Amino acid sequence: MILKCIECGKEYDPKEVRYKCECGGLLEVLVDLDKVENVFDGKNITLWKYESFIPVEKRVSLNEGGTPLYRLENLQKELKMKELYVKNEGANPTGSFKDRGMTVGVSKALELGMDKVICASTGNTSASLAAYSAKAGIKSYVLVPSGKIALGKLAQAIVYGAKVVPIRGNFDDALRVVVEASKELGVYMLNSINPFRLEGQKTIAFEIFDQLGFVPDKVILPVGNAGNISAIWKGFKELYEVGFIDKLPQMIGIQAEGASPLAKAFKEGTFKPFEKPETVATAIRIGNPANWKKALKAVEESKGLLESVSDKEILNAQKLLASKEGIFVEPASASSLAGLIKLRDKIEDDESVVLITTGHGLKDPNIILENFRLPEPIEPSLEAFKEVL
Ligand code: AN7
Repeated sequence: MILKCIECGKEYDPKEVRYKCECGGLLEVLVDLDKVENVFDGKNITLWKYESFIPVEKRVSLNEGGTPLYRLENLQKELKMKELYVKNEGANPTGSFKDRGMTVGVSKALELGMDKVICASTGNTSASLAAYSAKAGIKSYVLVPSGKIALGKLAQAIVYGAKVVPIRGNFDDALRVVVEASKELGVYMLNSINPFRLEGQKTIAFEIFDQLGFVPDKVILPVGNAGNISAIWKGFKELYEVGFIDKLPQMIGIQAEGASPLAKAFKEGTFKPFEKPETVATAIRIGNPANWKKALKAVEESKGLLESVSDKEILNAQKLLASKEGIFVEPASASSLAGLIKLRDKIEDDESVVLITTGHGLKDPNIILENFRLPEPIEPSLEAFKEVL
């Protein structure tokens, strides 16, 4: 195993605490693919089933992964599609896909002898880091944009015992501070610039293949800081390189319109951060995605695409997924379905599509309640009940 810069190719010892190359480029973990095991039999699916692909020795685990892959029987009919699935990452221990990254990232922290960890977060990363560092018995610090984090996520970070620090600014501002803090204060940074996080998240690709028994034509997912799209693509590429699969999916990333620098870069050819990202999907309210280069590469290599959807389309998709399929996801996660609906013309009827829903709906109950008025209470009698039917 080695750490390698995706820009200049310089290699680093993974025993060194390092997040980026001297040239400023993002790092990638190259795992020893000659040692991986073919365990893809569709059975007993959990993240650590794929341990031969995961480059850490220690294991801080809350039994992450093994999330359900649902066939969307009702929506696929409505959308006139043959095969539509959801991989529901809200079913992870803290309710988001971030747990996949943190089981590996916090394990790595222990291997490096670090006893303090830190992240900037729009919410889910902080909840997950707080839980895994509690399990590991180490201290966690989380910086979140003040007033712009969903209630459930904030409650999680607090109860798991993180030092929660709200900042006057957005996620991008928080990440800047965290990067500096990790250098100066000797705390281990677990944002997705840390390449070990992505080593955990790549298992989403492994599970999709393991559960379906084939590789879907398209994978559609929300994009914020752009770690997950890069990680999932890496997972599929590893399976391909070792010959366990013989085709690759197209990666389709969806951003919220008000925070869509990558969708814009895809259309216009140049990447420029959004100074003031804004969207109802607070999880992906990110203007300067740290992994933008990896993400553009994933989309280009997979012949995929990036698209943006409006807040209205996101909230409609959230309602649709819950009311038609019984799957309640947070707004950011619903952008994958919103994206599919927007891109439906570009997808053949008989293509297989997997939507990734990244976080649980209960994380952000306010968004539902704000847009719904409960009726006045009635007298506790059958008569009164009949009147309101
Ligand atoms: C539900 O928690 O960035 O593109 O700080 O919580 O890998 O960043 C959350 C991101 C999608 C975007 N869906 O993933 C954080 C944070 C949900 C999320 C994303 C996030 P990336």
